[in-house]
Amino acid sequence: MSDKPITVTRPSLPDLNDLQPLLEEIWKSGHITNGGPFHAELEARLCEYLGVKHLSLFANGTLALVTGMQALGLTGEVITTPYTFAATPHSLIWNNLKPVFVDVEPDGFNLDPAAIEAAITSKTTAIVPVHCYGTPANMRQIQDIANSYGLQVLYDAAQAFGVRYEGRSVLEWGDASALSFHATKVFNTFEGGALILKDRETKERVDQLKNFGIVDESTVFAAGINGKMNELQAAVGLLQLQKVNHDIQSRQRIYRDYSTAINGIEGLKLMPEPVDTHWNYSYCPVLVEDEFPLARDELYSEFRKRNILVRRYFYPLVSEFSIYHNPEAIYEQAERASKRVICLPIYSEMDGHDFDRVIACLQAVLKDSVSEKGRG
Ligand code: T4K
Repeated sequence: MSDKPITVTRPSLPDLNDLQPLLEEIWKSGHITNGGPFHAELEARLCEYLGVKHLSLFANGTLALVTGMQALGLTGEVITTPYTFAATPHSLIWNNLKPVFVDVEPDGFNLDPAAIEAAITSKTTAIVPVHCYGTPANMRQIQDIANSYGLQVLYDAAQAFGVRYEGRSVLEWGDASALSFHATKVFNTFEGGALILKDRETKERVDQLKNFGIVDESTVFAAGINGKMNELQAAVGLLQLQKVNHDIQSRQRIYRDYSTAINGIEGLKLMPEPVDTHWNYSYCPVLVEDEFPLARDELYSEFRKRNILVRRYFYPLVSEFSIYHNPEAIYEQAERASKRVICLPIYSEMDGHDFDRVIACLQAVLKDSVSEKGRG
């Protein structure tokens, strides 16, 4: 295993020469957190870029989710997906809410509206769908259900930076959406996140909640958390925003190259690009079907042997974690996806050499299986 590792992603970084003057400004002003000028500027620039009106920055996406749930005043049971990252249900637990997991759609990775409706009880107050891999959830049907039953909808849009559906930002849907700007995301501020809100009053409340619930020197209105983004993160974000379109275009090129290389291989299916969507190519999920000579985990090991650090997002399902596990619950489609998906490396600066190594691994595995069959 002499080749250098190829990780599933690699963060896009701002140019150090561009960062230097911004750092000097921060050092000069001494305003390093608690809503400084770069924080204000990044909120404004992101509203423009994303096409939304009210956005509040956070230190990370998880704190945005936790605070979003608090701001919407959720209680009781909340319906969400088992096919997600741990942060989604954990945020519910931090708010003393009960996650009720329901299955995903048969041909996708997002919540199944029929399963949502079947799980509603008198205690349900909200739905927390995830735009998994940045693919828009079934927002129209989810909103219809929410309207019929008087539920709120908070989207976990951690993976959906810049995604537009039918010409509109997915962040316009529901009562609020939470973004992540973690190092592994399409747009990163090293760590970071944001809440997108419907109106100015809710944004102001959220701005207070992420600062301990402080209203003024002598008034604290709720048990808010410390969720603030600092000036360093905001300065990085301003520079990252200048190249995010370029990064997404690079990812698109790589995704389409994967599509050409993989879709001719029997038993492998790259997730199709979502329809009517301006997508962000944040992940590269491939389904390993029965027709492929190796099971998903065998293929995973073959990649790892060659120092290609593919990932199984999302295996195990969060509903399998001991803190959430209900032995009677079955999530047929989510379990199927969890056992079959492998996420291939994709990042804006991925070069042809690394791409070729990924494809060469697949070809080697196929060749070995043919010669084994021949011997058998
Ligand atoms: N909701 C959803 C649906 C999410 O996907 C996430 C985050 C959240 C909520 C919460 O948002 P945040 O609070 O994180 O803002 C990663 C990320 O840590 C996590 O942000 C992300 N989802 C999740 C899907 O993936 P890991 O455990 O896979 O990260 P890690 O450290 O193994 O990184 C993956 C690869 O990336 C590494 O093999 C190498 C590369 N890498 C990573 C980092 C951190 C780098 O090259 N440089 C780096 O600095 O969770």
